[in-house]
Amino acid sequence: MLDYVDLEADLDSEERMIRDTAREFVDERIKPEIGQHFEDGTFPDGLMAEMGELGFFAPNLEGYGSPGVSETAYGLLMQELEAGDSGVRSAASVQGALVMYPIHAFGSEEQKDEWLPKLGSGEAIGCFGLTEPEHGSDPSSMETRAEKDGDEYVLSGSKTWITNSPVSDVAVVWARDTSAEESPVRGFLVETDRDGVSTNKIDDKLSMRASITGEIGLSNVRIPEENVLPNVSGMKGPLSCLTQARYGIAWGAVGAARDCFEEARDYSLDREQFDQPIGGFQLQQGKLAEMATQITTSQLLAHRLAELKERGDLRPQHVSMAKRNNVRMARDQSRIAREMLGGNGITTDYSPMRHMANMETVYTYEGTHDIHTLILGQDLTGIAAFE
Ligand code: TGC
Ligand code: FAD
Repeated sequence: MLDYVDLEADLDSEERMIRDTAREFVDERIKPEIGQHFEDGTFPDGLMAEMGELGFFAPNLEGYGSPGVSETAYGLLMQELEAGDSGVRSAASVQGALVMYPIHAFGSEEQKDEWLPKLGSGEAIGCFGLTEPEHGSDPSSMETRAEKDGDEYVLSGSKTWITNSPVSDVAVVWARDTSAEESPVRGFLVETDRDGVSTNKIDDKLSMRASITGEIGLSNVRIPEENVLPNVSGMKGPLSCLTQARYGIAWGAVGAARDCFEEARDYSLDREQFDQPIGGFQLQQGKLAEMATQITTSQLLAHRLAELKERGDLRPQHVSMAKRNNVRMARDQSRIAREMLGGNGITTDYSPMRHMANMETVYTYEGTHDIHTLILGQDLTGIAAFE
């Protein structure tokens, strides 16, 4: 497996163990059937419970059943899962970084006790509702409202492009609380079996096909006041969750690119044209050299992010740089790998075109490439160019 500058040497035994467990799971459980799931537009049955059992959901959190592993271990886990498929990493990212994290960081003791153990084990599935039909890159313009009525809130609005909403037990919904001055954004835990909740599936995707995506319709949904996340108010609530998930994506994209590289290298040694392996031709070697270099530099950035996160020095803008760079790298390199596989490269028998299609989503969600460019632009100049 490509590790050109021997990053393995710096891993501790727990980090190696978590990486190896995830790698074995991907080899045995994901790789044999993911091409078919991608073709069928399905997510493997029972996979959330299996991943929960293996401890793949937010193991970097501490307490309530989570072991608090290192940020490197968590990153390696995301890297291995995305080497299988971005949809599998997405399922773990959403459950861990976008549902368990906000409950852990901003929830009441009762909310933590109720939800964290069963989300961690995969007994319950969660989703994160921020994006709306008319508000994607600019979520602070959201229209979803929560109106106080006695000791309840009444939610109305709609969210779209929500990973796992059709199979979720609970949604973390971000909405404007109209009962408070200036209607701040608050987080609400909405059980999906409540009256007025609908979670239609989005079926016509050409990317991330082995991942379930849907809407969340909220039509005067009543929830008790205890379901509000008490310890955060304002856009920093959802945006802090995005920083956690983007961190995982920066690692995950490297896994997808690495899998494309391995597939292309193997193919180039096996496939013969003009009486020799195509890997013997300089043009193909040039492509492999460039892929290996790009993957290695992205790996280094991911490892550096882990060090900064571990010691509390990671800024959201660092994460934006890594998400932006590493996903663009995976998007570009998956295409080169696809090219090296010739006609076979356009089938689901090989992974590069599936990864390449998935990367169109990963390039777009959790802040588009353009939005991360603007976040960096703002950090470098002090001038926000969003509007
Ligand atoms: P802004 O005024 O800049 O900030 C508001 C407050 O939030 C703080 N903050 C952050 N905190 C933590 N992490 C971050 N990344 C943060 N960014 C900002 C900020 O310091 C401020 O705090 P305070 O205390 O002063 O109130 O907020 P804005 O509304 O103007 O945001 C601007 C912008 C464009 C950067 C933001 O809206 C943005 O990132 N847009 C992109 C939207 C996005 O990424 N959506 C993702 C939806 S979820 C998803 O895609 C899941 S896919 C999951 C999967 O399947 O894997
Ligand atoms: P828009 O914001 O409409 O952007 C369209 C284009 O305009 C993009 O190229 C963008 O870069 C560009 N643009 C926008 N603003 C600017 C600007 N100021 N300057 C320059 N260019 C700009 N969301 C959730 O809340 N939860 C989820 O679980 C979730 N899962 C997803 C799963 C999938 C498969 C997909 C595809 C999306 C998911 N999303 C989720 C939504 C995702 O976060 C949004 O699609 C993303 O934030 C972009 O929003 P948009 O699609 O509305 O595009």
